[in-house]
Amino acid sequence: MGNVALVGNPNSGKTTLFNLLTGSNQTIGNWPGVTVEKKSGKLKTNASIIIQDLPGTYSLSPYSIEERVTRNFIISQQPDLVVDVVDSTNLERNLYLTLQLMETGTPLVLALNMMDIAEKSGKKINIGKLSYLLSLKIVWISALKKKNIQKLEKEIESNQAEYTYPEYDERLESALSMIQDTIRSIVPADKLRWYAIKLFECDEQINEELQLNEKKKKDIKAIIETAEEIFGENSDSIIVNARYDFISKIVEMSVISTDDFQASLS
Ligand code: GDP
Ligand code: K
Ligand code: MG
Repeated sequence: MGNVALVGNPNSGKTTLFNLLTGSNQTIGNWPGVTVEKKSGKLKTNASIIIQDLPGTYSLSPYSIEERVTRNFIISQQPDLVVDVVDSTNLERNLYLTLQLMETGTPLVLALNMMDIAEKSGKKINIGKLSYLLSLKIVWISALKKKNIQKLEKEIESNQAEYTYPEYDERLESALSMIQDTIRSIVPADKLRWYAIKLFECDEQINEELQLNEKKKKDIKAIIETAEEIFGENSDSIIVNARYDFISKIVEMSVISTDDFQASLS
C-alpha cells in the first residue's frame, strides 16, 4: 500500500490537508503535457506512503484539463486509496463528485473537511448515518484548525476502503447491466460499472479508448435509445438526475437543519 490521491472540488481544502499530511516533504512539477501543477509528497507519519494532490474538479467528465488529469490518474494509475476531500458546508455539491468516484470502483475514504464551520452554516451532519447510507468510511476533519488529522492518517494507513456501489433508478440499473454484459469480456471486472456508465453517457474519450466493434456499438446504442424513451430525456441527463436523486435522499436522512430545530423549540 503506497499510493494515495487527494481528490475533491476546488477549494475543498485539498492543498491545506496535503501540506499537513506531508509537511515540507514535497515534490512540485507539472502533469505530463499540461500546465497543471502536480504536487506529491511522503506521508509524514509513514514515508512508504506517497500522497498526490490532484487538481480540483466537480466532475469526472472529460471536458476540462483538471477533470481529465484527475480521472485519468484514478483510472490508469489505480491509486491504492483515494481520499475524497469534501467541503461539509457544501455537502450536496461535493457529494456529486463522491458518487462519481464510487462509480470508478477506486478504494475510497471520505474526509469531511471544514467541520469547524459546518455547524455555523445552520446544519448538523449525522456522520454515522451518512457513512452508513453511502457505505463509505468517513473521517471528519478541519484541515485549517488541524483537527482529527491523526484519525485520518490512521485511516490512510489501514486502507480499509471497500464499499458498495450506489444504486440508481432500477430502469437505469437495468440499462447499465445490459451494457455491462456487452463489454464484460473487454474491460477489467472492477471497472465494469465505470465503463458502462461512461458508455451510457456517450463519453467521447471512453468511446475512443474502447474501440468497440460495430455490433457492440449498435447494441449499446439501442439500449441507450430505449432508456431515453422510457425516461423522456437524454442519457447524460438521466445519469445526472440519478446522482442528484441519490444525494438528496441521503442528505435528507442524515443532515438536519439546526435553524429548523431552533424554530421548532421556540
Ligand atoms: P483546494 O483548492 O482544495 O486545494 O483548497 P485549499 O487547501 O487551497 O483551501 C481553500 C480555502 O479553504 C483556503 O482559504 C483554506 O484556508 C480554507 N480551508 C481549508 N480547510 C479548511 C477547514 O477545515 N476549515 C476552514 N474554515 N477553512 C479551510
Ligand atoms: K484553491
Ligand atoms: Mg489546491
